[in-house]
Amino acid sequence: MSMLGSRVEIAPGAVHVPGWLSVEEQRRLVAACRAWAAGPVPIRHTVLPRGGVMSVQTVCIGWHWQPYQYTRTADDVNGVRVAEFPGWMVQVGRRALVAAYGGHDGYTPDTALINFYDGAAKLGMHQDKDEKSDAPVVSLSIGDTCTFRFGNTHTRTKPYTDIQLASGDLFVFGGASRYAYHGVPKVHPGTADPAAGLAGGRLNITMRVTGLADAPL
Ligand code: MD3
Ligand code: FE
Repeated sequence: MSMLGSRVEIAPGAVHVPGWLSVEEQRRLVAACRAWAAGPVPIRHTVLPRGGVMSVQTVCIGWHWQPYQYTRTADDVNGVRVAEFPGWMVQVGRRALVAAYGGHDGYTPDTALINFYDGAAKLGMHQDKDEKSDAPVVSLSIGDTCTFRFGNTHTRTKPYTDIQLASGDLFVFGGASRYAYHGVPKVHPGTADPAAGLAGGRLNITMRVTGLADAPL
């Protein structure tokens, strides 16, 4: 049984809102992400500092992320400045915080990581701590359902909770959950509704506040 629009607090500050995005909003986001995937910085598999290559493909807007820093230009891809973080996306982030927490408290995300998973891609357990702000992270899922693993703030191992994230789901991670370990052990191919605009695979958009400012001229 689905619980569209219900709010499930998985842990303090970690709120799952299944089916939050309408199919129309999902299509709009997929179209925007397709354009960002084409450029100015093309989507690619991030290369890790020790030479590993992520199975997930990523493109960033606002600020470019690579482990373990954010920069305005994608120096590990083509050196070009990333696309602006659009005002409409700030508004999506604020609506997400209202849905999860009941208010947005001036939330102003300035970057988003857009991750694309094919049927075999995974994301290992990690913490997101390259941001210099402890503001919440907003996650939007579109396409195939995945198993999302939400852990604890101390170890990358148990205890953790496995949750299914389906197309249209919102997840907000703030407060005591902001620095929890998390990952995506499995995508479930063929589970997407093609009406959302993705024929296959999974798209995840995470909005964040970097806490960074541009250097003065
Ligand atoms: C919990 N992405 O981009 S979204 C990531 O589905 C990332 O692509 C996953 O982890 C994905 O870093 C998971 C859910 C998520 C995102 C950020 C978090 C959970 C989080 C930050 C802190 C705690
Ligand atoms: Fe993460």
